[in-house]
Amino acid sequence: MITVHHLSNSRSQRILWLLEELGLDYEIVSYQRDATTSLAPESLKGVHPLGKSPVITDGNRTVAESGAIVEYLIRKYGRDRLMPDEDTAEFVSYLHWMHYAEGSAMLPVMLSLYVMRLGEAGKPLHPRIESEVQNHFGYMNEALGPRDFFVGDTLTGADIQMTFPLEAARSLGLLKGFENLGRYLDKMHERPAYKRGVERGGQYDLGN
Ligand SMILES: N[C@@H](CCC(=O)N[C@@H](CS)C(=O)NCC(=O)O)C(=O)O
Repeated sequence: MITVHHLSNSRSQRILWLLEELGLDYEIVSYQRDATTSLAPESLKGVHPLGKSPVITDGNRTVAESGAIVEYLIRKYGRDRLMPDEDTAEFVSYLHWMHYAEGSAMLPVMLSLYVMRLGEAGKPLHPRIESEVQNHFGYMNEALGPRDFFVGDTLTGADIQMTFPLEAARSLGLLKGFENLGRYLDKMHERPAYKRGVERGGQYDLGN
């Protein structure tokens, strides 16, 4: 049985979505963020030393880090769905977006989140962060264009990875002017499997 250690309002929502797209059985162990610090409870460190979400167990295996979890589940259970053939140009694009989501796109989002909390003290950092937001979100917006998916013409694991940084950015007001990205997010949120994942995971404030 696959178990998802699911932290409220977090990246683990994307794993529930993926499992719903794959039609797999799974169970959820829920964790609540601390109301003041937003941090995960200490008990999550009992599953993996980092104490971050998502983390899954599958039998006696523990997999942490969302990109690794997405790749693991698709390779093990995808039966040729949700990823392109490895000898195609699309596969290279799939790898790019799969790793870009956490490796690059989340950085300006997290910087914005933390620096906003500094108020006036954070002001000197604003120009650099703003230019990185424009650089990265402008890149994503252009690369996506009018298409419905980041790779090819069907959903892949890369979309499941990419949706979280876009959701987090939109919740901070960073998607204004990036119309392709906003339209893309709305379409992802309409997917029945996405909705089922939110139903099973409980309240998800980023899914609007
Ligand atoms: N790059 C990691 C990031 C993991 C991460 O930072 N998760 C957040 C939730 S979105 C978390 O667990 N935060 C709670 C904490 O740091 O205590 C991944 O994609 O799995």
